[in-house]
Amino acid sequence: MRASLLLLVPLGLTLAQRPASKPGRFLSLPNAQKCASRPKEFFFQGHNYFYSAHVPQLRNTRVDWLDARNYCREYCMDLVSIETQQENNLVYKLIRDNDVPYIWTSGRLCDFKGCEGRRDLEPKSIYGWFWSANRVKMSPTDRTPAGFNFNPWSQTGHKKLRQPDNAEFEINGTNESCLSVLNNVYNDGIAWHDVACYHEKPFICEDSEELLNYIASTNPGIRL
Ligand SMILES: [Ca+2]
Repeated sequence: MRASLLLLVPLGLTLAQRPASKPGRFLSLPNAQKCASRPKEFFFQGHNYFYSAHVPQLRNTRVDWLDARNYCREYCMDLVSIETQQENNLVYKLIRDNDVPYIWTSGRLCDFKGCEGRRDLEPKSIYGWFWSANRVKMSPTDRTPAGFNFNPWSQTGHKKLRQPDNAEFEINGTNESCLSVLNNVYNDGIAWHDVACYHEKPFICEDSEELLNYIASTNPGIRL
């Protein structure tokens, strides 16, 4: 026990010093029991959703983007993907009604291994964004997305530029590769921002058909 604790100490220090690139982390598999009893705060077009701070055991949980995905995934969910204005309205309403400062979504910039050499994703700041929960590509960031009547990306941010602006890169070399909905942080109302993925935030989970189907097929008779 003592030996393993000693081994963990330097690893912990390494993680603390390099928040943006914790090594050796993976996506979590769902837990059948958790999937069957997952929190269901609201329902929209066949999917359940919940806000992390409304679940007693997650009330004070603020985590980086990958950990947030994994909390959701244990429940057969993933971070919320916002493909339509109706769905965006539900997310904004939850944020407004509960005075939520910000949340993680599953929005991600395709700037990792496997995204190289894809001319259809260039320039990345406009064409390189997708919903990681279902791998659906987002509309170009510089125009009104399909299914919306306005552009949900904020018109301002740290550099007073429209989002995404990758502003943190100039500060400490960290890319802003994850999509957070911020509540008036830049006096801009509730709006989408690209944010560095290591920041710790509460999150909204949405049912993952892929994970629900996986648990249903491997647990005959389970009620989800
Ligand atoms: Ca930004």
